[in-house]
Amino acid sequence: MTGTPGNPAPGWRLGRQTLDLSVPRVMGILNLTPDSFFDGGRHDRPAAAADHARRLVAEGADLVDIGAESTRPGSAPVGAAAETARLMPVLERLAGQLPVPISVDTCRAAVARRALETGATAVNDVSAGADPAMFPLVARTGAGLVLMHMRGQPATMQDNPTYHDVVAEIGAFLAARLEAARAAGIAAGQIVLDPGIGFGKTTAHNLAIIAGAGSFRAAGRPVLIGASRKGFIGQLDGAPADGRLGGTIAAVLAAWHAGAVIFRVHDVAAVRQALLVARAIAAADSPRDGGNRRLPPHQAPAAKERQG
Ligand code: HH2
Repeated sequence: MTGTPGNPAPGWRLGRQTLDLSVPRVMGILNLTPDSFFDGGRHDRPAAAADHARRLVAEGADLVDIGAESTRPGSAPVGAAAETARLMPVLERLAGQLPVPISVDTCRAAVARRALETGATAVNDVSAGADPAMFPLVARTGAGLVLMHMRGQPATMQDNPTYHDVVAEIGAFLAARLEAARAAGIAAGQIVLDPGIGFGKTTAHNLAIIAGAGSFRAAGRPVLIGASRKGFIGQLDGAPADGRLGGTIAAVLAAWHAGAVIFRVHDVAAVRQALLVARAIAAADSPRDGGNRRLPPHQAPAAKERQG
């Protein structure tokens, strides 16, 4: 069974490691910010933040994404010094301690450099390389790189975003940034592409992006989707951020069916379980085997446990 319908399932190179993408992967979110839209202020002490990273791993995170500056709509940048000061004490606690890779969610090459020196092995850049020093840094270090689409800047990006064809335009942007990254010496295998749910998009745009998630696979590179608890879920049913887990799971499963393979989420345990069950159903969905297909070995214990 491949992890994703229709996905050629390449790996993702993160320094010396390669993350196998033949199965869907969960990226746990850790925000070290006072103002993130969901977990702002919850992990602003380094020891508590490091504990939360370990909790995300215990829940089944395949990697942990650590950010120190909110990019929610309307947020203001905090500056490299503040970002670095928030990140370093947490990275120092986790370096060499976590059994999964760490990515740093930053647009600043200076911040990314310190994080990569302190144990992170990937850069999650929501500006897709706007800092001219970012691509050379990633090329030099061999780090993983997420290239994300954003229309405008967080402070103003939700002021009436318009597209002629949102999926085609974002696809063209990501393909162009992928080419620019490769021209700067970054190997294709280091790159993952993200259409940027909520970054200069209306609810209708976000829904079209999720439905068309597989179409962002420029040059066959994998697609990451970050829909966790975002505003479009609240737009659909009025729920505040802490009441959007059901919508998050629906978005993850729809995006997985459409061809995305990495999911950036706050709720690792619930999303991991949803993907596990969806994969088991997909594996059983064969008219010829009468429902008798055996689960792959790594799924069997969990499936057995839940029957009892
Ligand atoms: N979304 C957020 C931040 N970083 N990175 C990627 N690659 N994709 C995303 O969709 C994405 C991201 C915003 O969510 P969150 O970190 O929960 O909130 P905040 O920006 O308020 O800290």
